[in-house]
Amino acid sequence: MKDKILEELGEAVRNFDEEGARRLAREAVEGGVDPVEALEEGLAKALREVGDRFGRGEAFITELIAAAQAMEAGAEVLNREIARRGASRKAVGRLLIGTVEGDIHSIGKNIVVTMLRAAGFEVIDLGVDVPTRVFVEKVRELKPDILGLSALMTTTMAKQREVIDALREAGLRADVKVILGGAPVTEEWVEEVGADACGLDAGSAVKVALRLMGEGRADA
Ligand code: B12
Repeated sequence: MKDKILEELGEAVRNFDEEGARRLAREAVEGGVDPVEALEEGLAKALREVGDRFGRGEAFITELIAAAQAMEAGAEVLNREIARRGASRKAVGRLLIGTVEGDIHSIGKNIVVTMLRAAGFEVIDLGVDVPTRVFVEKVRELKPDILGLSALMTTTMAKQREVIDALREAGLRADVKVILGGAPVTEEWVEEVGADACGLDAGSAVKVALRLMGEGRADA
């Protein structure tokens, strides 16, 4: 049952079938499939496949957009279920997050937001295409424990470094832990730009955020 529904969720993304993705996501929830697994192994895996085909010149941008829309339709149902399950937890920390300037990819960030909220974090989501200046202003104003920076493109990764440098210049770097995320991010990149950690998927984002809360504030 589980494998079949994961396969069908993937098919819905590959076939740009928004209604199907929504219906199958509901069936997954009703059938007791873990909503995180349905997101990652069903919808997101298929979307990455479409993205890889696009990268090889085997799919059009219109197909990429249609596949992303199908993923989002299913993800809405699954995110709601993930949030419902985590609803009663008390806040373990405050986390500010956004996708860096020049980058409008939101799907992965939104999954991370949902999972962090379900794990008990108070999450403030600044959305996509967030200017460096805004990240700095919001860190000063809201004093989050952790700042999460999402970047999906090799070209926009540089903005993650820019935000960290700007925090340092503003004298705020020691007050906040910084975690990076997005497909091109690696441990080496974290090291190079002076971040505290990265999360390669939503599950590890939660683990890393909880670990950083346990460690207290950064002193970089
Ligand atoms: C969907 C998609 C789009 C959608 C985005 C819709 C939306 N609302 O987000 C649309 C169609 C709009 C789009 C547009 C573009 N895209 Co695009 N897109 C993708 C695609 C296929 C999937 C991304 C995705 O949603 N994955 C699914 C989610 C669940 O995974 P994820 O994003 O990796 O997120 C997970 C982790 O990274 C992590 N994570 C993410 N954020 C964070 C943050 C923190 C703090 C932490 C801890 C963890 C974390 O957890 C998430 C959950 O597991 C990727 C291909 C790929 N393989 O990634 C290309 C891809 C990223 N896009 C690409 C490109 C080139 C573009 C365009 C420039 C195309 C164009 N010619 O116009 C534009 C750019 C627009 C812009 N300025 O940003 C390239 C980037 C290449 C590069 N230079 O690196 C890719 C790699 C495709 C390719 N192979 O060429 N895209």
